[in-house]
Amino acid sequence: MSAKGGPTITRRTALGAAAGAAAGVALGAAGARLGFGAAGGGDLGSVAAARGLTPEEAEAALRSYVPGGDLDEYLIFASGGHSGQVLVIGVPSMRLLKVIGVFTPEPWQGYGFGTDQGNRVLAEGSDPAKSLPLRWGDTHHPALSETEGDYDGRFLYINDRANGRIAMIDLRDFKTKQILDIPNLQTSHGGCFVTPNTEYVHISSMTPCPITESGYAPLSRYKEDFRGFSTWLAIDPDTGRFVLDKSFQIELPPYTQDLADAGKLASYGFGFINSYNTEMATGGNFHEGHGDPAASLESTATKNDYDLLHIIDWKKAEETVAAGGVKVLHGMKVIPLEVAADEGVLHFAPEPRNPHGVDVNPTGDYICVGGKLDPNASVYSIDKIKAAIDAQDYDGTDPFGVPILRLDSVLEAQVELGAGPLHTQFDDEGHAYTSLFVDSAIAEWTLGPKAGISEDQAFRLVEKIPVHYNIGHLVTAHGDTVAPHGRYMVALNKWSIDRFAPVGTLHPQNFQLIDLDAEPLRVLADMPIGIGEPHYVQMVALDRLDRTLRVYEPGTDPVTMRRSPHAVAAGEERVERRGREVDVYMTAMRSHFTPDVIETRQGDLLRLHITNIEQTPDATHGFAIPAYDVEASIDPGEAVAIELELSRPGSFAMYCTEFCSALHLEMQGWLLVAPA
Ligand code: CUK
Ligand code: CUA
Repeated sequence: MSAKGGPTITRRTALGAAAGAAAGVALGAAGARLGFGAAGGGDLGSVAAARGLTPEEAEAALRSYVPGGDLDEYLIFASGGHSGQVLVIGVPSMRLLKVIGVFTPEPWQGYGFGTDQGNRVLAEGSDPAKSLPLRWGDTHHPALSETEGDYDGRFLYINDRANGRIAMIDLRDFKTKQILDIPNLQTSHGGCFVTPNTEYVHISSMTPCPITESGYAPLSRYKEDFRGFSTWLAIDPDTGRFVLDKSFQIELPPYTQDLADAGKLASYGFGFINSYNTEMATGGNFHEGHGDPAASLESTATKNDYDLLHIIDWKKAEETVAAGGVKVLHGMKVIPLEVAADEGVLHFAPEPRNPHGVDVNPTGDYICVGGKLDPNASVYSIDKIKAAIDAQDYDGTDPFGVPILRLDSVLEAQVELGAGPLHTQFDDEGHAYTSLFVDSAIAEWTLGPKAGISEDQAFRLVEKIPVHYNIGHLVTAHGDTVAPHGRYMVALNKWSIDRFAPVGTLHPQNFQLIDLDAEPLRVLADMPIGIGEPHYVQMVALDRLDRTLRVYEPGTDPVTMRRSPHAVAAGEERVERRGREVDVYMTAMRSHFTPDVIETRQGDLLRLHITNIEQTPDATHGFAIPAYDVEASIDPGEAVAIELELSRPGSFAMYCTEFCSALHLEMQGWLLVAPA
């Protein structure tokens, strides 16, 4: 493969190219060419030899090394799996830069430990029927906001697999601003994407749930009472927040709706969701006489040869909503299943049974479905889909009356890739890359003429690269957009087995960085992930994140990004008492809180309004009152509010938790709660 232009040609790229197009080149010679003589920092060849590295390994290290003080070219935003958080990782250095608190309280960021800001976001996003606030989530599929089909660096959305929830992270400060617990969704999985202009963020249910009043229905009524939902959440273009009253859902049959992707360019206006368990299997409680022991959910859900690719015309759905073709279910506008079928909002196409990823190529012409149990990628053509819809070229309907397009009419190609094809990503040359879970490999293959590949080269396997071990997702730079960069690919491997120093019986996952400019493709680096199990990630050029703040405007509430009503300026510090209510207006500045002694009585209601009045980047102060489980992180310019019912008397130390200065340890104080 030829070298591809990334967003910027960096010093490292030039170094990588010079260090050896031929991997076998002796590094001693390369070192000499680069001007690293013995006097200038040692001979590279002898360093490699002393460390026992082959020339290929040493070259791989040079290709991914980012010197301290230099910046990575790309960031990847990785779901943190059961940690409930989002991981931010630099590429190509594969260094972890941040763990963003999302669905799980995070003490370093003061997220969910006493400040109004974090508590509010977590509580508003928690189903009140569950214990409040929920303490974990299972982050799965991040989706960066887009303008004209490319990442615009503004917002990041991510769903919670465990619950039907979605979060919005503002990329000005990399903080979670909103969590929405979506009506009619009990769970979600891979159905999270943005439309090309962030008109909507889509999230679908995974396991269908009862739409009965009580939320209960016996499994014998699965077909009648259980439903899935495709949710289209309208986005406020300025704040990135979800706007529920402009959002809608489409009712779906009780299949398991799984991965999904947005149409783009040629397929703009469509969304695609694949499914499994169109058999509507529910398993059985064999020990109590329900069901047939031979009919477990696993075996029944894999019985049919085909499941159903859901093809959603969201422009038609908008028209249907505007024309009043909706019912309201738990506060959400819902297009009923019959209406979706009648109005042409929803069509199905057969897909080989129990597929996995569905991914739309950069031109929007090809919809690629990973076979999982089938060794093929099945490629559907949007032109053929549109023609089949217009011609009503149906192969009957499903049991709910939704028309099924004839497979032969909409399928463009099937490409045999290997065992366990899951997810597909794309580069800028018409190539697709599909993860092979069972083979522990990535298949590189060509798309067709609409992606610029000649007829005689179309839909062919090009090469396979082994990865370790059992890859799930993979990502290329801007790989979900209309303009992928190529350059780098990261494999998200589920197993690591023997690749790292043993750390007990629970092993980390392994991210592997792959050089897409190398021929054949090669792995440059491993990165163990020891915090939950990431599913999907997206990779964006660092230069797209040009709105990122270094400090806040003085007195900013990070949830609203406006001046906080709690903001306190230097010189305005004070204590106000009205009966049992005590308001303390406090500032934090190296290396003191003003005031630093708070005198109260048991039974008082204490409200702390604290502003970090620094404007120096990185001059964050923490604020902890361990006796009351309070921990705030107050970044430069940030204002927070903390409200405490002082039920426990005592003289309690409070302190700054972030090492901020030589007198950091002196940045402490007292909360005195006199017994009633
Ligand atoms: S899914 Cu395919 S490996 Cu939960 Cu995106 Cu993870
Ligand atoms: Cu402020 Cu430590």
